[in-house]
Amino acid sequence: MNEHFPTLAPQEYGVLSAGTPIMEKNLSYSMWYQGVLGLCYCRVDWDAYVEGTVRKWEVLAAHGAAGVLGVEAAEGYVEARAAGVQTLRLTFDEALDTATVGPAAIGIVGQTHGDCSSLVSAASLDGSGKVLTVQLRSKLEDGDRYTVTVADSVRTVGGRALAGNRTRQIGALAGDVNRSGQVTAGDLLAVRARVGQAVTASNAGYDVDGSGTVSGSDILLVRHFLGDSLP
Ligand SMILES: [Ca+2]
Ligand SMILES: [Ca+2]
Repeated sequence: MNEHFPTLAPQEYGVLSAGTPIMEKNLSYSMWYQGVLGLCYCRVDWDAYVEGTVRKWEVLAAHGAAGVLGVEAAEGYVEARAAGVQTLRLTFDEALDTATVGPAAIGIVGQTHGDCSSLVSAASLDGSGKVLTVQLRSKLEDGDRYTVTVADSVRTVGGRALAGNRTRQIGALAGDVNRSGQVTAGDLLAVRARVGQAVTASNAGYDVDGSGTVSGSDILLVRHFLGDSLP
C-alpha cells in the first residue's frame, strides 16, 4: 500500500504546509485517508463475498411421521432430544471441493470426554456441494459440551481456504429444552406448554422422545432427566 500511498516524511509535510493554503492541505489529507479507508472496506467486503463460510449448523433427529428434522445450533446450543447429537448438517455459502471433505475433516472435542473425533463415520456433500452431512457412529455422550471443528484443510471448489468461524460449541443434555444447562421444572413447563403442537423444525426440540408429536410422553421423559446438568 505504501508503494501507492507513500507516507509523507515531516519535511515533505513542511513543504506542503509552506506552499499550500491550510484549507487545501486539510482537504488533500482528508481525501488521502478516505481513499485508504475505502480500500480497506473494499478488501473486507471482497473477503466476505468470495470466501466460504459456514452459514448454518444444525443437529438432525428423526421425529416419527414428521420425518428427520434439523434444529439450528447457534453457538452454545444444547441438544435436548433423547436422540442426542448423532447427525450434524452444515450449510456453507460456497460449494466445497469433495476431495478435501471426509470424516477426518470434522473434529469433535468434549469438555470432559476429550477427543471424540473417531466417532465421525461419514461426512458427505449434497449435489450442490454446499450442504455437508456429518454422521457419527453413536450419539455424543450426554452431559457434556463439545466443540465441533471443520478442519482448515477443507477447500472450496475454487481452492480457497474457509473463512470465518469454523467451530461451534454444542452441548448434549437430554431434557434441557430451554437450553439453560440444567434439566429443571422450567423444562417440564416448557414442554407442557407445547403439548398437542404439530412438530416442525421450529419446535422439534420439544419432541424429546422423537415420536413426531409433543405429548405427555415427552413430559415424562424430561422428568426422568431432572437434575442432569452440563459441566
Ligand atoms: Ca433447562
Ligand atoms: Ca414426543
